[in-house]
Amino acid sequence: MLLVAAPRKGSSDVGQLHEHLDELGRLVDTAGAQVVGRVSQQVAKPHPGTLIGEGKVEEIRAMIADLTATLVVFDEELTPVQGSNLERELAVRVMDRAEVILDIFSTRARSHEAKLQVELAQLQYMLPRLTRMWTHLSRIRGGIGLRGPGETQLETDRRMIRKKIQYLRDKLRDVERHRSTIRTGRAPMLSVALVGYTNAGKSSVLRALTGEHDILVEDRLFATLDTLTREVEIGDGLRVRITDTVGFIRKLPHHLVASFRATLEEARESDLLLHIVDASREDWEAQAHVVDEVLESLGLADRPVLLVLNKTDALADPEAFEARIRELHPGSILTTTMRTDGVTPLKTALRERARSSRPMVRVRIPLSDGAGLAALYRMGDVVDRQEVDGCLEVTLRVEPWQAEQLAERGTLTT
Ligand SMILES: Nc1nc2c(ncn2[C@@H]2O[C@H](COP(=O)(O)OP(=O)(O)OP(=O)(O)O)[C@@H](O)[C@H]2O)c(=O)[nH]1
Ligand SMILES: [Mg+2]
Repeated sequence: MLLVAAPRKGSSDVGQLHEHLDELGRLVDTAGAQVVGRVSQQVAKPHPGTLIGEGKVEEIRAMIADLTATLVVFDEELTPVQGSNLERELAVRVMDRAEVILDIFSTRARSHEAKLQVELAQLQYMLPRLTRMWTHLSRIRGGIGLRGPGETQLETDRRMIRKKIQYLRDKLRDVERHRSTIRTGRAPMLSVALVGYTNAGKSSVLRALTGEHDILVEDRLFATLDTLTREVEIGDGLRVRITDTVGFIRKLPHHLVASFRATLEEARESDLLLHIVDASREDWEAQAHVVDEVLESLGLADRPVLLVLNKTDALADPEAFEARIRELHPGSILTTTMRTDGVTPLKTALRERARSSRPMVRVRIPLSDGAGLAALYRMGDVVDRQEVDGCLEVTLRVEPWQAEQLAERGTLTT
């Protein structure tokens, strides 16, 4: 397998060409292929037919022969036409980054829901490419204006794929409905979603917070494809609900993002996003930026986010890093999942959020009701108490369910 990068001349991709190809290499590796060589070309104006220039195509053809490669992967997105042209000219299978990612997802999907989502994304990716492929064939066979047998076949295939897409959409809607029923039945508490670049350590953070060792953590891309929700005790009797989600990556195929909507619905419904970053990477800021962009495309840009810089144990110069972070992102948290106390600052931050997210209520009780007052002190954090109209008015923070209970008893004042 041969990797090809063809960034636009003058774009920011040029400076990060090696990182991007390294990452593509990891993707290819995850997909189960072996990298034998790399080529790159800065493209001033993308060739509509082949993306890269003719000379480069020639060079790649020679490399394929030299290295006996059987597959070529482009880091850039190829249009359906470019894909089929390159395949014909190079006489090997040609893929782009999006297709490799779809491939990984399809082999890693375990749950019923993840499988449905991946299949939907794959069919949507295929549909326009199928068309171009057949158009290309029918041109060879029949020429313009002729309806060759390919045309009929194409129509049949397209109809079938569209039908399947509709079927999968309906199925996913059912799953989504089911999820939302589960959500409404849950006890109210602060809900938090872990988001971030793939391999940043999201699942590791959940593992460290819960102490559950069966949560899957792996040094590979896209270890997690299914959301996993846990209620976690974070001290002082406070609990939060934390959801682990699928990781993001540069150039995540948009079909995939769209079809993972149901999964990411958890993130949409949560009160707070924990953006987990692998701080030990040179390019962590670029990765964080990608995550911000994906969040924006999901309509989550306005959600409250807490930046969590993880893997601080692997920093070359922890002091310098911390000083810089304190200045650039004063509200962020530094963590490591390699030490038992490595997520303590995160727990503290979550406790503060959980506390302040509890509703403030005002209760009136008779001045003489000493037992009632004691019960209120046990129930929550009393913020204020004063005499009003011959009654005692107590202001306190309680859990949402306790607020409901008080409201039912009719002791709440507005
Ligand atoms: N050095 C170091 N490695 C860590 C830390 N946290 C996680 N890792 C490692 O990073 C790799 C990825 O961890 P995961 O928790 O699976 O990452 P993830 O964000 O859930 O990844 P995906 O599910 O693939 O998106 C694993 O090899 C972990 O052991 C940390 O604090 N320090
Ligand atoms: Mg994970």
